[in-house]
Amino acid sequence: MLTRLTQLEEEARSAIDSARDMQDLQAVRVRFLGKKGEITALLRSMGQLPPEQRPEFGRRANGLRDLLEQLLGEKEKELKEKEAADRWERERIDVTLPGYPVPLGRKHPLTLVTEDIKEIFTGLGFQVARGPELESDYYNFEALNMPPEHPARDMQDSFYVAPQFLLRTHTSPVQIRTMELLHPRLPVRIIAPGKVYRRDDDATHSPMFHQVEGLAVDRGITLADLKGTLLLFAREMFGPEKRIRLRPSFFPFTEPSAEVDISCINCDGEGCRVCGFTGWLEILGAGMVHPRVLQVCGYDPEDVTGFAFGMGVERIAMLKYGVNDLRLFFSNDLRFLKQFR
Ligand code: 2U9
Repeated sequence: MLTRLTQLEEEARSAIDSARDMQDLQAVRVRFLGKKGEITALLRSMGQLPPEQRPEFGRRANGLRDLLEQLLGEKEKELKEKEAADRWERERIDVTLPGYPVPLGRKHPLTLVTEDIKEIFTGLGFQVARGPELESDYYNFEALNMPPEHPARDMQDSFYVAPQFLLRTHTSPVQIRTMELLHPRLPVRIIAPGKVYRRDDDATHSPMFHQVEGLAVDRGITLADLKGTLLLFAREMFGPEKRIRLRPSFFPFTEPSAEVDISCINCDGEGCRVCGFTGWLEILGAGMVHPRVLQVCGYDPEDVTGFAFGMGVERIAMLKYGVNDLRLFFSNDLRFLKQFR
């Protein structure tokens, strides 16, 4: 039986040696040290030995068991280290590789044009003002010199949500609110960009569209300031050679009022199909703030004057980018939207 112990040691050493993974090693452990393992079996059969040989055999068998435990432990450590190293090789990440491209969205052309407009006017000292899209009759009409019987208040033209409340039909109420807030401070120099709503829907009208309106109020502001400001805007937006002209018009909130044209972006004034052979394209409306409007905001029209203007962002974008159908801005067609940066 002692020779058998020596044999078992040889067998176990070679089995541990040739184990290639933790599974092999566990099988070796079971084979020699398990409940039904070889060494366990040998210890059980110790009774067959003459009593005087038993202590010596017991010592040797236990020694072998301890040795095998130690060898298994060492091998286990070795295998685990190897496994970790293999895994490191296999799953290694090269952090210097370029990343996967993330598809980026783009800004909507109306956002781009609004940003251009804002940049031009903030460069001139205007500040950007905002206000609610759901407005009261007072801010949308009354304060802008459109009394209760004014035709612009017709239900046919506006989206009313209650007798005294509607979706704003222009961003002008923002200027009223800002003047109320700032009064009596001067100067007032603001632009009001945003969504506006009118009951219109065809190839050239959308029930929701975008405006940027501007307002400058101070002592001594004249029509010359308005013309100079708008000429600079036209040149920044459409090119340094552009000219503008003002044609008399009417708005309840400005007096005098004007429609503003730029020299045609296609023919530069020669006359072509784009400008209807006039040489001019209408880009915005403007005027000197009506004294009554200044008055309702607390300013004395004998002391201060102001100019105001308003433009449709869609119209500016159509002219700038040569878009011929307003509905393209709202149909979410990526073939269209991907063309703008
Ligand atoms: C205040 C006083 C005056 C804003 C103005 C226009 C002329 C104008 C149109 C352009 C195309 C509307 O989008 S559009 O259809 N706007 O022609 N807007 S003057 O005048 C104001 C605004 C606020 C307190």
